[in-house]
Amino acid sequence: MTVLDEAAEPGALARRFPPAFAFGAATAAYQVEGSVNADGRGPSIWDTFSHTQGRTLNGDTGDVACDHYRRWASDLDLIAGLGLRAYRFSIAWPRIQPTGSGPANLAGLDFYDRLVDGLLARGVEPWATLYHWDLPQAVEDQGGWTTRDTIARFGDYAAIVARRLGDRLPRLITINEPRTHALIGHGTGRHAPGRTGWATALRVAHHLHLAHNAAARAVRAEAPAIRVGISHDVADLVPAGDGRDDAAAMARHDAAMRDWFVGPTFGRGYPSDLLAWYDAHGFVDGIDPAEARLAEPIDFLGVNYYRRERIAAAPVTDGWGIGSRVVDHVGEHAGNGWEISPGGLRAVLGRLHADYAPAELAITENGATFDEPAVIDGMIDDAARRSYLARHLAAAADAIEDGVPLVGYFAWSLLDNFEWALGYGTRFGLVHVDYETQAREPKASAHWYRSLLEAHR
Ligand code: IFM
Repeated sequence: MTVLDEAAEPGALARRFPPAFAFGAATAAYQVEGSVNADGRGPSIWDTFSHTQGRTLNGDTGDVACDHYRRWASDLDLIAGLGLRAYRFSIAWPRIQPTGSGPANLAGLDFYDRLVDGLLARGVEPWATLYHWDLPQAVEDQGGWTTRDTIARFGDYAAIVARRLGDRLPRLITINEPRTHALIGHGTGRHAPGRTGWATALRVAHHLHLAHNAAARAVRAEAPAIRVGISHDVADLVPAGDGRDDAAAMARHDAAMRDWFVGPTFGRGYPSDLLAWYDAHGFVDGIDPAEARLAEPIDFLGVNYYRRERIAAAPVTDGWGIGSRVVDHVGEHAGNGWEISPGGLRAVLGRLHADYAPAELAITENGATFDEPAVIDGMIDDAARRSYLARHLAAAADAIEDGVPLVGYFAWSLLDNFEWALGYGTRFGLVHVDYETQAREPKASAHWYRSLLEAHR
């Protein structure tokens, strides 16, 4: 078992955060909602993908997930009972526009209206994400993110949401992890929609960047007071070995995974060395790199941080276009093999602050999966997760003391849920979900988090 350090003492840790700090937890629509045919929702690429044989572990799908669509009110009571100040959720585009264009489906909007009002009534700040990978299947059938048409459609969808919820939403994240969606969903094909090829992935990345701009503009036109952000996932990288090849591979990997995505958000364009590399390998196809210098200003940068990665040189394959690979973890790691490095969070935040100077940053996801722990005296004793949270929150506090303008922290996830291709076998929740009965049971980590928030009041 992982040893807790002194940071697990909630009072001392709580005092290191500013009074208005948004302590929360996060989920995403397809991972928790279920009710995929309710109230006019259209199919998404994740419905199609998860129902395709061999795509997810055990053929798991989000058909039921955590049944959150029907249990939203009791889930909000749970959130309030845990003392969370903020809750990050995503809006399912196919509930709002079942085919990805045309008039709004009012029943879909009503659901999120109730959710936002229910959060506010409980004193919890709603942080909404417009897109957490559930593209309407009808849009995919017309080319999905590989075509430019989808950019304008996404802008229209953003406007519909902002028109209805904009008077009550303090913050809105346009897109969650464009990197994962572009490279895993459209490069290696391990996520929906399962497209492959690095040139395709880069075209999708480009369109996601432009779609973020379109959404930010549309939201501001409808609801100027909303603070608009985007969530990028950034790992802490180290070279696997001492050699120059690994160092070069790591630099390229860093540019490919971080700056290719974060750079355009700040109007910096694509990293020039990597652009030349991609060009030389024939991966720059159908994109105008000058457009990566067009950026709608953001109010805050969301950072999803989970792990350290050790990078080695590797041959370029069309599935993974950068000549690098992530080697096995060294030392402490989570149940899915991700190497645990709280210091990496401090480093990642510090570098983003130094390189891009966002006005505000928020950790919009951070968490870990472990083997299901023993139940001791009726308590799900996830000591390893509690330790993970405590040490990463301590690292977040270190970053604040370093001068990083950090305004929030969201544990991933509120609930055990559908972990994409890994199905239900992988549990990230602060709250255990019994998928047979849908019973929710806060784990020891959730109780610890509540005591931190109580100490912070
Ligand atoms: O479950 C995912 C989430 O949807 C996006 N960020 C990483 C999490 C854990 O893999």
